[in-house]
Amino acid sequence: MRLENGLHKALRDVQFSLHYQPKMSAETGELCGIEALIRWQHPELGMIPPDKFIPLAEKSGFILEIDRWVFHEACRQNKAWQDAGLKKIPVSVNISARHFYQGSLKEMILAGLNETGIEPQYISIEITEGVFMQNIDRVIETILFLRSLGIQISIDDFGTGYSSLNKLQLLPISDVKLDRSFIQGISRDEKKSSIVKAIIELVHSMNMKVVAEGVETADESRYCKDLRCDELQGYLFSRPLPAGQFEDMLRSQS
Ligand code: G
Ligand code: G
Ligand code: NA
Ligand code: MN
Repeated sequence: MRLENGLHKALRDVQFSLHYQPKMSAETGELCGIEALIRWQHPELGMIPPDKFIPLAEKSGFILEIDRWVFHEACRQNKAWQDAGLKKIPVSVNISARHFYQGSLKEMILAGLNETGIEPQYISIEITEGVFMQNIDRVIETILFLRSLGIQISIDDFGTGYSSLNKLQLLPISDVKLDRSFIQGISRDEKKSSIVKAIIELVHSMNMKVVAEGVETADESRYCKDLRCDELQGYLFSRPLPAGQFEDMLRSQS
C-alpha cells in the first residue's frame, strides 16, 4: 500500500487530527503558547507519525492541502477555546517551505483568518531555515505580508540548517526555536552550553526571543532559564496532547 495514495482519502475522511503541545514562559512558568502538530490515524495501519508522511506530501505537492487543513483547524480550535473563556495565547502552525515558493500562501492564510474569525496576533507561523535557500525575494515579501497582518513568525529547528544572519537581522522574525539537539544534555556539556549561550546572545541582540525545544529534564529547564531563554517547550512540561486533554490543561490555567 503506498502511503501517498492514502493522503487524499485521509483528508477527505478526516483521518488527520491535531495534537497540541504547550510552550511555557521561562520567567513565570505559565503557559504562553501552543504548537499544533498533525497526527494521522490510518484505518488499517494505525497512527502514522508526521515524519513518515510529511516528506511524502512535500514531494507530491499535497502538502499545500495539508497545510491548509492544519492552519484552518488550528485557528478554529484556538478561537473556540478563546470563545469558551479560556486563556488567550497564540497557536503555532508549521508551514512547509514549499508553500512559500508555490501555491498561494497569502490567500490560504487570509481565508483561514476570515473563516474562523481568529485575531492574527494569536497565530504564529513556524518555518525552518531551509525556506531561505530559494526564491528569497518572494519569501521576504511573504514574511513581511504576514507580519503586516499581525501574525508572528518563528524559525523552527534553529541551528540545524542554513540561515543567513544577515537575513535574520533584516526580517521581522518574532522568535527562533533552538533545535532540541542543542538542549539535550546541555547541563553536562560545556561546549554545547557555550555555543547555546552565544546563540542566545546573538538572537537577543537582534531583538528576537529564544524558545528552547525538546526540554526533557529539570536540569535542562533550569539551565535554559539561566541562559535567558524566553520560552521552554518539551516533554518535561507536556507531550503533544489531543485537543480534549490540552483543553483540560488550558482550563487549569485560565
Ligand atoms: O509531532 P512530531 O514530533 O512527531 O513531528 C515530527 C515532524 O513533523 C516535525 O519535524 C514537525 O515539524 C513535523 N510536523 C508535525 N506536524 C506538522 C504539520 O502540521 N505540518 C508540517 N508541515 N509539519 C509538521
Ligand atoms: O520540527 P518540530 O520542532 O516542529 O518538531 C516537533 C516535534 O518534536 C514533535 O513531533 C514533538 O512530538 C517533538 N517533541 C516535542 N517535545 C519533545 C521533547 O521534549 N523531546 C523529544 N525528543 N521530542 C519532542
Ligand atoms: Na515546529
Ligand atoms: Mn522544531
